Amino acid sequence: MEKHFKRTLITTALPYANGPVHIGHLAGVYIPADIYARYLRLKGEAVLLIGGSDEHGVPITIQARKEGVSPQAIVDRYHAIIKQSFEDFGISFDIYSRTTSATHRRTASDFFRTLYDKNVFIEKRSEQYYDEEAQQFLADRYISGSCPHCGNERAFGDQCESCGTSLSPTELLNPKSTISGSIPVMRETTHWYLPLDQYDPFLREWILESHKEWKSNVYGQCKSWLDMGLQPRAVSRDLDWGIPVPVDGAAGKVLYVWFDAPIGYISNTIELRPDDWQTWWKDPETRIVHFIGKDNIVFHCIVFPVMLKAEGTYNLPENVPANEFLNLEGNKISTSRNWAVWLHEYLEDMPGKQDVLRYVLTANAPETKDNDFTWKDFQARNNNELVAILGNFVNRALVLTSKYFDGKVPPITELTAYDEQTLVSLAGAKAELERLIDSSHFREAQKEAMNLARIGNKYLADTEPWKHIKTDPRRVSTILNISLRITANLTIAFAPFLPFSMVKLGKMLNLAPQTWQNLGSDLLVPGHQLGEPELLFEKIEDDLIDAQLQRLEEARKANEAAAYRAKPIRETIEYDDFAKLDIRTGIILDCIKVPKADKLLQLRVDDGLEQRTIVSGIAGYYKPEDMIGKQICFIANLAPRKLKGIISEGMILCAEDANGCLSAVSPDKPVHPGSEVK
Ligand code: B3M
Ligand code: ZN
Repeated sequence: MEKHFKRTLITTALPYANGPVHIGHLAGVYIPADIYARYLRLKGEAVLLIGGSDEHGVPITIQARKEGVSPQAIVDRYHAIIKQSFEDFGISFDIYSRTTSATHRRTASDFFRTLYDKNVFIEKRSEQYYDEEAQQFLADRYISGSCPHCGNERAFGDQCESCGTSLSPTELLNPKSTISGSIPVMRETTHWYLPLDQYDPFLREWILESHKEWKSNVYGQCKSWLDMGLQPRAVSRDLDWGIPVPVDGAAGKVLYVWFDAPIGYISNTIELRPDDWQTWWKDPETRIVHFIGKDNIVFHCIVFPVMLKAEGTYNLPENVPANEFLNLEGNKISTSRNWAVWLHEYLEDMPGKQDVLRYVLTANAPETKDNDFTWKDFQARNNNELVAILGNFVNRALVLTSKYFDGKVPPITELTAYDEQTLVSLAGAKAELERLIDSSHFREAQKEAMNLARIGNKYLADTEPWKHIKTDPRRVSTILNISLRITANLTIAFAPFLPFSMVKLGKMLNLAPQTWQNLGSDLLVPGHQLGEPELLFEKIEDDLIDAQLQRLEEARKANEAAAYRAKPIRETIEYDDFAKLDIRTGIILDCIKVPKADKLLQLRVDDGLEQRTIVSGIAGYYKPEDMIGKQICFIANLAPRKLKGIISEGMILCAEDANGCLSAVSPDKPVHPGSEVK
């Protein structure tokens, strides 16, 4: 049964204010949210689009430490940059605030206190790593050591970036504090835990039964979290940056950033609408929709809803249309590696081209799977779609009208079957667009809008008014009337997607702002005087694209150089140490992907004596079928280790470049399997 809502509260993930925002942020969260908000506003619905910066958490303290400034200085800097970028790209926030605001501090603190007073939390003592030199408890990120799964010596206490495994700090071998370099000791501490496990029946009913319509990536991730079994989660931390835990005896403890950040949505609504904010959060006729990236699903579908449920007076989100990730030129976007297209830099290089980026990012939106942004595709979509279809069509419609009819909308005289068919297509666009946008298919929706321009463009090319103007001006009058009718409708269909260009097109048409309800209708009366035609989009030449590719190439080189510098040659060893390693060649007989492990391949290797199984973290770089028959080198006397339940008997040798890309080392001519490498 379709529910009806009086108003919609749209929230967007709060980006961490420890760096500027890039195209991945826009594509995954802010553009889809903005499209949705603009669409609902055009329909005349009550909408709030809520955003803000996430200014707490360990990464910000790490950044501050690196630069030798205060965390506040870091967030002040990036909050301003981020806010400006969103404004520049037309993300139509009703408010963009921040989690260091006084309102937020009070709201989050009160929220914690309410749950505390209701005895929701479990208070638990535990042992945690403590840095005696720096005299502080160490957040997981502040501990580094060797990964117990792949041996990477630079794994962190929360995750090994080499094999992708989530870790807890106590799993690390040879742990070290990244603050002082000293070896941390265990010390007892107290924290408050949100008992997620107690909410399992509620979550199952609410998500698995009542929200089967959620996007399959979101539903699937929730189901797998629930099936794995939920554990209580600590909602406080020993840290000196954050919102103090509002409980006696909790000095030196702050709210966990993931506890306070989602409450930021509430705080920012309060800041914007101090008098009626509760209507937006508590009235059952309000629909709450969270736009986020896939790494935030558990927090928005499980943790935050449990917080809201435990508090008891709030609505739960109606939908959480999370997106997957956007890659850049085949590699993961990375702030630390400067592998990104930064929004503020884009605008310096491509002034006025906000809509081009919006268009391309929506066309490639990672709605169902990770997707790739490439500059060549950016250029092609601009030149072949925005310029050649949309721009070309509206320009011809306007210029021809100005030429033949003094810029006045000519009347329809008589309709051919083709004319009628074209008008039917125009009339059908509204329902289709609604179906797609309402179900969060923004990418398809934009395609549908472009399809309307395509129909118009084809209509003009087929009817060739320039050929008939002398002989049959009455026919040309009809053709241009229909073309202008389509053009006027494009200003509505594209308004959520290309807001800057559609305002411009509206001016060229001398058209008053429209509502969504008018989409499909005849918006221009005959005789209506049009404005001045201008070009809507311009061709992007190769040099502009080459400059962008060049910049990325430089980033790649800089990364490589930095990565090699960061890995100085290890301490000298004796020959005997080396001789302990039994390195052999082998031939891969068979290779399959390890189920449920993105990075792992399972290999069957002929080692000269028999066959052995080796599990290797190279799935991201080799297809299983490409490995079969390959010669490799491996460590033959490494103690067997269990990886994802499979005993791995050895380790394949690989060269790793600065981007973490792996190449298996192989003898340069065929050798008998089992040959020693020395
Ligand atoms: N700042 C994480 C992120 O940017 C986080 C989102 C908070 S939403 C409440 O991935
Ligand atoms: Zn690892």
